Parts: sequence; C-alpha cells; structure tokens
Amino acid sequence: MAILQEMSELLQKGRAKQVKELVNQAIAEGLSAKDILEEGLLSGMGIIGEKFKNNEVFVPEVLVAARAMNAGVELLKPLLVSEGVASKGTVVLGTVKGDLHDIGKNLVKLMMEGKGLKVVDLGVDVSAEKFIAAAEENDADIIACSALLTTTMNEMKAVVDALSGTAIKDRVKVMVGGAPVTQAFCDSIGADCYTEDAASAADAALALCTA
Ligand code: B1M
Repeated sequence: MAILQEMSELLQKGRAKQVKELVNQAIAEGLSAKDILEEGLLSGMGIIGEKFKNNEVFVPEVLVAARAMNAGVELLKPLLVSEGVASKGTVVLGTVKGDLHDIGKNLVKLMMEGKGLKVVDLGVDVSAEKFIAAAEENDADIIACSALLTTTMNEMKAVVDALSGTAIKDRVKVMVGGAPVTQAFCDSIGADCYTEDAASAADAALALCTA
C-alpha cells in the first residue's frame, strides 16, 4: 500500500509532522490500526534499527525517527486498544541502582517498542527489588538492565540473585547490556541474554517473548 510505504520512508527521515498527517489520512481511508502500525511505522523503525546496528545511521537519526514513530503511535493508541492488538510481550526496563546514564536505555526502549513489545520504563537508579516488584506487577516476560559504569554493573548480579528467590523465576528472563557489559560478564552472573546495542536488544527481546 503506497501510503504505508511513504509513511515508513518519512519516519526514517524523522518527519514527525508528515508522519502524523499520513497516519490520520490512513485512518480516514479506513486502514486498520494494526496495518498502519506494522506496515507503516514499525516497518520504518525496523529499517532504522538495522541501519543503526550496521553503523549506517547514528544516535541523532535514531532519535528523530523514534520521535516520528511516537507521534504516529500516539494517534493509533486508542484504536489499537479497541482493535485489541495484543502486545508481543512485556519488558521491565531500567538503568541499575547507582547509575544515572539513560540515553542508551532510552534507545533500547524505543527499539523494543518499535518491535511491538510493551516496555515498562523504571527510569534510572533502579534497585533489584524494584525490578522484581515491577516484573511481578506487570506480568513481565523480561527484566532488561542497563549499566554504563564498571562500578554499577554488578547490580545486575543483584537482580539475577533477587529473581532466583521468587515464584516468577522460571518465566522471566534477565537481559543485560551497556558499554562495560560483555557476554562473559553476562555468563558469569547467570543472566539470560547479553546484547551489544539497542537494535540487537530489541531483536533478542522479541525472540525471547515469542519463543
Ligand atoms: Co558518564 N561515564 N559519568 N555521564 N558518560 C561514561 C559512561 C564514561 C565511560 C566516561 C569516561 O570516563 N570515558 C565513564 C564510565 C567509566 C567506567 O565506569 N568505566 C563515566 C563516568 C565515570 C561518569 C561519572 C562517574 C562522572 C563523575 O561524576 N565523576 C558520572 C556517574 C553518574 C552516575 O551515573 N551515578 C557520570 C555522569 C554522566 C552524565 C550525567 C554527565 C551523562 C549522562 C546523561 C544521561 O545519560 N542522561 C554522562 C554521559 C553522557 C557519558 C558518556 C559521555 C556517554 C554515554 C552515552 O549516553 N552514550 C560516557 C562516555 C562514552 O560512552 N563515550 C560516559 C550514548 C549511548 C547511546 O550509548 O549508553 O553505551 P550507551 O548505550 C548503547 C549500548 O551500551 C547499548 O545500546 C546503546 C546503543 O545502541 N545498551 C544496551 C545500553 N543499555 C543496554 C541494555 C541492553 C542492551 C544494550 O539490554 C538490556
């Protein structure tokens, strides 16, 4: 459908105002919210995510594309609820206790939302107890922890340890990431999944939720 292709292309260029106009036009033409979301907005965000992963675009381009996506999604939200488009899974996301860096975490959120996942963003300086409580409250599939400091990355072990003592331990996976985090660190603390960047985190989260 030409209008959805155009929407995807405008989103990739970060043209929020034009994306909103096209979303309104598509709704007026009777397209379903699900098709507008998946074939227009998420398709554009998916292409940006791939380009980001391959270093073809950088943080500023991702942020403007994400803003355009959010503008479009806002218009669709009421329709999506009434059409009953199910979320593909729920992720509780935050930057770990003692750590205030949130730019990467926010990108992870945008990319995950771009994959159709519901993200409960706990913000920064999130304790292990808060991660667990939010996962229980929101019936989450994944707890996703970001850390940018070598002094705070060990908080991720606290999250894994706290989860192991709960009733939800078998159905909730722990994902970890952030500049100092590595696959070896992930393995050493018993977390379920490490990814290097936001786009890979979104791919991995979707795979975990739909496995
Ligand atoms: Co801070 N800082 N900072 N800082 N800061 C770093 C991280 C540092 C490497 C700078 C340096 O010394 N070269 C250094 C850490 C050293 C270390 O521990 N090894 C550092 C330090 C020391 C500090 C303070 C201690 C400085 C001080 O006060 N003396 C202090 C700590 C405050 C605290 O958190 N308690 C501090 C403060 C700050 C600011 C507040 C000024 C600001 C943060 C603003 C904000 O986030 N709102 C800041 C910034 C901006 C940085 C740098 C310059 C940039 C970080 C960033 O946003 N990068 C950083 C140096 C650097 O990285 N070049 C630095 C862009 C972002 C897109 O990348 O967050 O890595 P990143 O996210 C990536 C991946 O890591 C991944 O995806 C993203 C991209 O796709 N990813 C995940 C992230 N989370 C993921 C989760 C996943 C998967 C992937 O799954 C769940």
